Amino acid sequence: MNRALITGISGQDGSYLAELLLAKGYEVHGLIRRASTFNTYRIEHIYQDPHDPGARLFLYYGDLANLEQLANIIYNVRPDEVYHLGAQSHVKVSFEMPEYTGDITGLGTARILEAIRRSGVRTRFYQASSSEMFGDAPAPQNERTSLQPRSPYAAAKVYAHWITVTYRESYGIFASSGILFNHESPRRGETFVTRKITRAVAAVLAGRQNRLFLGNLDAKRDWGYAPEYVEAIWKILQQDRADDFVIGTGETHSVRDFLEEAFAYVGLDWREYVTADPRYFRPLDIPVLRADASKANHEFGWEPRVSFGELVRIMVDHDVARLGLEPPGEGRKVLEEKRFGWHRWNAQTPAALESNLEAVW
Ligand code: NAP
Ligand code: F7E
Repeated sequence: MNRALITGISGQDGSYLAELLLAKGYEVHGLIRRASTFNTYRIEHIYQDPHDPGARLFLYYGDLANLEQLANIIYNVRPDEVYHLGAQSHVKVSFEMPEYTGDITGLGTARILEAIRRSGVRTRFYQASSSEMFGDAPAPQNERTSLQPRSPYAAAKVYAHWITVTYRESYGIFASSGILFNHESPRRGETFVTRKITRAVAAVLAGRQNRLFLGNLDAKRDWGYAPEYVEAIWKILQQDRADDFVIGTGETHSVRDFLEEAFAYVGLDWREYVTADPRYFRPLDIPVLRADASKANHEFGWEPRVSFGELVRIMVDHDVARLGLEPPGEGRKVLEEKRFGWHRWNAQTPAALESNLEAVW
């Protein structure tokens, strides 16, 4: 049985990846942070009691700030694959907490790599690199595009990206980076722009909200559907040799396009609800990101199946249903039609059957 360690297992990508790996028969170990409130809601539906002799999911308290602890976990778990997804991942927050972001998002990667090296455990390592690293570089961006970061988050990711290459070339560690463009889902953090919009659409429909405060509506992003991206993450570590891969749809849309698509889907005009608020503008923003993912397509056949319009509908349907309203249903239909085999798996577990709504999204 393959054994994987996931940092950031409680985040959007970590939760989908844990599901994917469990479905593939892996034993999955995850790092979580101690908090005074529950922060494991995204993995509740796959949680297994460690006393259960058949349990294949194990969680450990830890923090990316602590090398010794990371080294102990890696030494004791002895994973075949390490998926390093943990990070302070919010770009706007990184302007407010640049030192912390550098420590966790940047140095956190060095700590994990050093923990692998010191423990002597032979394992494959995945680094969650980001399209933010491209910054101002002209679109479309691919593996050969120059890195021109425009935020403390992006600068930290550039460090993490290059330290991954450095450990690969210095110590022969199988260390690969996925340079992923924005990917979204019903599990996306509530303060990222897509989820902020789809939650607002639902709240307006439910009569709970009549204003949505946003920043730069002109920014263009290459938005894809997160479960497809964790499939790519897994594939990247299954290649014969360690390498770096860009993952994205190749399409770009503005925040304004997202608003238009999301509000119009439920018959609303976004202009009646959206107000600009300077607090959501960044000191620097990236005007346009658009992926050229031809290398991943060529090397392991990855291509997105969920379109921009379908992604918006999946997210709006989820957030509308979450407030107890009947959603239009086109997003749900997309999920039924394009069903990901591993994703169905969780709907068949007893926990999911007890009807945790999040589980089926
Ligand atoms: P996310 O939802 O924000 O999840 C981040 C994870 O990191 C959470 O599990 C979080 O734990 C954990 N974490 C944060 N600080 C930590 C610390 N000090 N010690 C241990 N764990 C810590 O992010 P995501 O969207 O799933 O993204 C996954 C990774 O891909 C991140 O590295 C992100 O920067 C990168 N990335 C994301 C995208 C995207 O569009 N989603 C694109 C490119 C790259 P809590 O749950 O306790 O907060
Ligand atoms: O912003 C604009 C904002 O915060 C997208 C992370 O996963 O993807 C993500 O970073 C755009 C920006 O994502 C609001 O200025 C307007 O231009 O949803 P976001 P991001 O910054 O692109 C990359 C690839 C990552 O690696 C990151 O970890 O939307 N925008 N108004 C707004 N953004 C937010 N958050 N809130 C607003 O009110």
